[in-house]
Amino acid sequence: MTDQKPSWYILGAGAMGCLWAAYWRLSDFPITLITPTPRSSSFLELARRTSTNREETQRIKIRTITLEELAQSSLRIDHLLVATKAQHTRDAITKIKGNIAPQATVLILQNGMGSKELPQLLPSQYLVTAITTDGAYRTDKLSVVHAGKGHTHIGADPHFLNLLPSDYLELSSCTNIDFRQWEKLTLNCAINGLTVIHHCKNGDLLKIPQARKQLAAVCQEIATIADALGLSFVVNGLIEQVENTLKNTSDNYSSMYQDINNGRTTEIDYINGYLVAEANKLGISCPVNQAIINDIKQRERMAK
Ligand code: KPL
Repeated sequence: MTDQKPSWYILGAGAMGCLWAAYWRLSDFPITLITPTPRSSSFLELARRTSTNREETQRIKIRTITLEELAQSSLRIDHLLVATKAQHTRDAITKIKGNIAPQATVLILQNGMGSKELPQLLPSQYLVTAITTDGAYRTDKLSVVHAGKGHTHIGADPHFLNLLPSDYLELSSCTNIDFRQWEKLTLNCAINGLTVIHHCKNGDLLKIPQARKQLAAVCQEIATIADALGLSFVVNGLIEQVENTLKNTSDNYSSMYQDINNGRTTEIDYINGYLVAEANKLGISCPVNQAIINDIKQRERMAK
């Protein structure tokens, strides 16, 4: 591998896309953030706690391009981070497919199981899945708060980490990314919908007695489903894992909370919806997860 740092394009200018953009820039990688609409500023504001536990806000110069401009250009993408919401991925990738080199490296950083569709869309590219428990939220279009330090598993060999902002994010190479993806799915199934229902930060779910009961019930149902799917190893100690994630990201607003709060559609179909669909194939009913789905869908409808 040469010393030259690759130029990453970032599709999806949400909290995770902005966070990675900021850390790649701080690591001196050239990056371009692909935004849905033109941005008035070319500075990204990043608020985080440093390694010495100081609160710090930095203004970081970044390059942006709109999806339309990119699609109409002859720019060629060799390294792409896909950090879009699962429900927007197909449309966004289809628009810029002509720009993505046939042998490009595509890193997929998403919640839920939407990434399972990507091999069909990008059959010749090298696809790498990343699963993260980092917590981040945006305070406006180009301001992001890294609210909870988590861990990111990368489904590639350790050399791949040289292409990533390893000085700023806790990353590790992982040989069983499917397992990690299921593990994360179950955490998101348990946490995200309930933060919307209780209108609270992640950590508050542990403080609200009704939410704690619902967490226990949803974890119990997920464990039953995982058992039936032959995935019980994924959910060993699920309630403890959920509690740890809630503590580590206690100051974060879950991505689903952020979507509902900003009048956007959510990833519910790719999170609880995916799990329930898999369970239904085996004739298992999932009243607790289904109630969460119904609640979120109703809020999505009300926001329209
Ligand atoms: O993945 C997350 C999300 O919000 O989608 C967690 C880990 C729950 C952090 O908020």
